[in-house]
Amino acid sequence: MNIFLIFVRDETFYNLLPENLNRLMADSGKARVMALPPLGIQTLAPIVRQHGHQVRMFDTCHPQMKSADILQAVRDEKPDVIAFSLMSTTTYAETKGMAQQIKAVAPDSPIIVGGVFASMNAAQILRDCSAVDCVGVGEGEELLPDYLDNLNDPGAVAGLVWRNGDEVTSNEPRPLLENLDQYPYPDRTSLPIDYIEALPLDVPAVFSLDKFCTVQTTRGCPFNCIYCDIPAYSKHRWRYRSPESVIGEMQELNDSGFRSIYLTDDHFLLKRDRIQDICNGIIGRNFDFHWSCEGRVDSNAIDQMALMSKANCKALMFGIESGTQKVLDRLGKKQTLEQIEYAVDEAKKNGIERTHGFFLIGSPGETKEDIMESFRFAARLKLDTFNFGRLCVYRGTPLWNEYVEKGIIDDERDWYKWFKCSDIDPTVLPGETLNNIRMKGYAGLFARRIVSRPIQSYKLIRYLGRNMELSDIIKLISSPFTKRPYYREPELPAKMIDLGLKEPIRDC
Ligand code: B12
Ligand code: SF4
Repeated sequence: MNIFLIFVRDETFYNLLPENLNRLMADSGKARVMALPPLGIQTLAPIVRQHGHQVRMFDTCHPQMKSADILQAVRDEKPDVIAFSLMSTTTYAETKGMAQQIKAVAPDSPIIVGGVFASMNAAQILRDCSAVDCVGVGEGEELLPDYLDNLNDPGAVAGLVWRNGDEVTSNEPRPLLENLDQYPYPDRTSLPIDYIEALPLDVPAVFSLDKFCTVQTTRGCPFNCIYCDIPAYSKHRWRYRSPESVIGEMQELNDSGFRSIYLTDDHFLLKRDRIQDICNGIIGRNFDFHWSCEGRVDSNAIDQMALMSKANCKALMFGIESGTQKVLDRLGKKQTLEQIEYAVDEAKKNGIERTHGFFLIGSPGETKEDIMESFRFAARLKLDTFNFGRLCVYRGTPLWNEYVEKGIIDDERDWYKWFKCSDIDPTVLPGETLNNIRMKGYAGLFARRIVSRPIQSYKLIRYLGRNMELSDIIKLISSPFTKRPYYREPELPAKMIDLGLKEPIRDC
């Protein structure tokens, strides 16, 4: 069979590489996009091929893979099955629109949707969008080939939620995969795209022009941060690939010329001896790439920073979130300020070139003073880069459930939306206040950084300057002071719309 695998992008998260940088690279004949590769479809493509099918992948960040191009390809090739990878709430509307257009031109090609958002909202999607025939809940490695083998008997496919006449039927759930080592490595060559290691912003914040890809070495997370749906999606389990399997994939990437790798693991640093084995494998094989990952500050592998640095780990991103214990506890982070300071210190002391801190503002119960304390805390930490994002709520997270219980969100009517907490929760500071404090906080933070750590600041600018024009670096530094529009603005809950409210009713 001929299968189309389509990853629909959020337009906010990619940009084409500007021409001046494009010219610096040898011509590969591929489109150059500042974005992360669609690892879900890259993972599924070789497995589907292994089962004897033909696969064509689409990533909508490619200038010739927009919805009209995909529609034309459907007309031309009449694929037997169309599979959408639907990762986040923010792309549901696009995916739905595309599915409807495709159904109109190829009514006989079944459309299956999978990915994190689809998995958390399977029945809702089927009730909402008649063009979608079924949703594959959870991991697709076994599910998708099983579905392709049973197109005429969807009831036989564990994990499938499907349209059974007028009913939506949920088959028995498919258990989580136990052996993640048994599958072929993802296909990083078939898409005609070079992914560039960059922040997907309006400004080309390009970290390197090295051949870049992502790798997933573990799945899931046993923690329970209130704003995250990964624990629910992964059933609170953390599973990992063996160091041998990871090193085997890295060898293939190294041999194919990849020189920069980003690990998309939810929690890479959880098992100390595994980190040691992977790092020793990288050092032993003398790979040419550098790599980066995210980590929790309380991981027991924090004492492996020297080895990670020796294995060419260049950047480590920490989910710090707040500079007050009160807010950390409210977010369910289960980490302390001391652990944060220790982890960032260890990383820097042991040679990790870039440490990044993800912070959140606009949490329930957080005051102006709490936010300013987060900025002061960030200034004290040995972070190279940081960002302060606004807390948002997605379905499947404990915070969403809390808002449903409080009557703020109507699960039936709001399932396809995402919200900035400040837009809906009266215990969160209003959006405009948050933006103003954020600007003030950033200004203080930048000033302190330059005065107290001039060498580190200079090194960072020099590092960015390798691939960025000075004017773009200035734009990047000033970006926190300018409002960046979302591609798709968050909506308001149905109840607020019913009541004609533009913001939650706050006590003065
Ligand atoms: C890397 C990453 C990104 C990257 C880009 C990823 C990319 N291009 O693929 C960047 C930084 C750009 C990003 C951006 C965003 N992300 Co993000 N991201 C991730 C992260 C950490 C890893 C994704 C990954 O590489 N997974 C590895 C691959 C192998 O897994 P997979 O894609 O899930 O595919 C598997 C299954 O889902 C399934 N599957 C996938 N497709 C299909 C299709 C079919 C038919 C079937 C049967 C199965 C199937 O099989 C695959 C193999 O098992 C996830 C967390 C996570 N664990 O998923 C968050 C996550 C998906 N992101 C999330 C969010 C919210 C966003 C943003 C909206 C952030 C924001 N606030 O603006 C944007 C929107 C991006 C977009 N839609 O384009 C949320 C989604 C929550 C939700 N319910 O909506 C997640 C779950 C993080 C979280 N903890 O909450 N993200
Ligand atoms: S935010 Fe990170 S640590 Fe918290 S539950 Fe999600 S994946 Fe786990």
